[in-house]
Amino acid sequence: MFSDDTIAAISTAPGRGGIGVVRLSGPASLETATSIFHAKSQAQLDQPSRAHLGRVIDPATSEIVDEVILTFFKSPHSYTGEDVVEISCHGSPIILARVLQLAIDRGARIAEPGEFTFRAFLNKRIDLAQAQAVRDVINAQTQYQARVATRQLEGELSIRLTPLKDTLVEVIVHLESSVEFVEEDISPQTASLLLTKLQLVIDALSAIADSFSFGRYLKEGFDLAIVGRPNVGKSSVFNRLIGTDRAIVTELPGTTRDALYESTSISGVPVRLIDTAGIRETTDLVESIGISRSRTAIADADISLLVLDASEPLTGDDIRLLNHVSQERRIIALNKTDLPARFDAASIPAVDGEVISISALTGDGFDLLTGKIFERLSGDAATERDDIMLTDARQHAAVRNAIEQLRDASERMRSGELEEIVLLKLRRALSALGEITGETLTEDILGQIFSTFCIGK
Ligand SMILES: Nc1nc2c(ncn2[C@@H]2O[C@H](COP(=O)(O)OP(=O)(O)O)[C@@H](O)[C@H]2O)c(=O)[nH]1
Ligand SMILES: [Mg+2]
Repeated sequence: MFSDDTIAAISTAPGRGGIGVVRLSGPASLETATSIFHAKSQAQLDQPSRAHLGRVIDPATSEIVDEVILTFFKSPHSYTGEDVVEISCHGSPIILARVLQLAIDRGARIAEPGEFTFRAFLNKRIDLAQAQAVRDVINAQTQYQARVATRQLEGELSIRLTPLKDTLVEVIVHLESSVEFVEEDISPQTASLLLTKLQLVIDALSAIADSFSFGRYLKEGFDLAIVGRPNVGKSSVFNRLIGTDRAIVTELPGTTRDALYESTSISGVPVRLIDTAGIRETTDLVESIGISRSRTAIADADISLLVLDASEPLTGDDIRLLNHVSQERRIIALNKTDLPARFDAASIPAVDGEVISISALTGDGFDLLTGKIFERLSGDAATERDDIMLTDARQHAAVRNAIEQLRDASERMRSGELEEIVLLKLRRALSALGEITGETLTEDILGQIFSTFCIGK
C-alpha cells in the first residue's frame, strides 16, 4: 500500500439504496473527480467541506451518468488525512460501478479492503486501536457492541494507556541516567519509589486485562447449551429465548433428536443457542447418537442451561445430569412452574446457588433468567458505560505481555539485579503497549489487521 497514489471505492453497502457513495482519497482526488463532474452552479469546487450539486458526465461520450452531490474534504481535515472527495450518487449498483470505473479510467486505483482507514492510521488521524474500532462499529450486531466500539473509536483505550506509558518512560529514563552517569547503584529510596510506580502501572493494566473476560464474549458471542432429560421443556425454552417457534415442541419425550443451533443476543451479548436432545438412558440408536451430541454440546458450551421439570418428581436422569454438568458453567432453571409443583427447589441435590423458576409457557421468570446468564458471563468484570472494555484478543495478549514483563522487572529490581536487565524488560513492556496503539508493529501484522476490513472503509 502506498499513500502517494489516489484510491477509490464504493463506500456504501452493496445493494440498492436511496444514495450510494463513491469515495476517493489521495493527492489527485479532486482533479480526478472534477474531470467527470459538472457543477450546476458556478461554485468553486475546491472550497472544502461544501456540498455541490451537479452531474457525473462520461467524458468519452458526454453521456449523463447520474445527478450527484460532490463533497471535497481538504487534507488534513478528512477521514484519511489526505484530500478526499465523496460523490453521493443514487444508490444503484450499476451507477456506482460506472462512476467508480470513470474514476479508475482517470488514474485512481481501486482501494484495498480497509485502505481508507489504513491511511487514516498512517497519517496519524487515528491510532490502531481506533482503526480496529472502526471495523467493530461496522460489524456490531447489537447496540451494546456498538456502544463499546464507539467508545473505543473515541480513543478510550489510548487515553487510558497514555499516562501508564508516560510513567513507564519516566522510570526508564531514571534508570538509564543512573546507568550512564552514576558509578554506584541507585539508592534504596529511589528504588522503592520506582517500584511503587511500576506497581501502579501493573495494577492499572491488570484491571484492563481483566475486562477481557467479558469483553471477548461481547465481541465474539458465547455458546449456551440448553440441556436436560426429555420433555422438561428445553425446546420451549429455546424457542422463547430466540423469540420464534424454531424447534419442534410436542408432549412426546425424545422429539428433539439432533442439536439445533440459532443465533440471537441476550442483554446485548451475541449468543449461539443450542437446543439439545434430551439426555436419558435409551436403547434407540438415533436417539443415542443425538444424546452423545448433547454431551459434546455441554462440553463445548460456555454455559449450560440445565432445565428441570417442576411438575414431575426428579428422576434418576435429572440427578445424573446435575452431577455431570459442572457447577461453574451451569445455570439451573426450574421449568413448568405454572403447574402445581411436585418438588421444592431447595430439595434439588448437588446445588449450591440459585435455581431460577421459569415457565416457557407463560414467559414468567425469563427476565430473571437472562439477567442470571448476563451475570454469569460478566463475572466481576465492569459492564458499565464508562468503564473500559478490552474486546480484542491481540490487545489482550499485548497487555498481558506488558504485565508479565513489568512483574519480572520489579522482581529483578527488588533482588538488586543489573539495571540493564531491568531496563530491557521495561522497554519490552513499553513496546508491547505500543502494539495496541500501533506505534510498535511490523508491516505484516498491520496488513493482517486491515485485511479483515470491508472494501470502501
Ligand atoms: N405447562 C407447561 N408446559 C410446558 C412448559 N414448557 C414446555 N411445556 C410442555 O412440555 C412438553 C415438552 O416440551 P418440549 O419443549 O418439547 O421439551 P423438550 O423435550 O425438553 O425439548 C410440551 O408438551 C410442552 O408444551 C411450561 O413452562 N409449562
Ligand atoms: Mg426438545
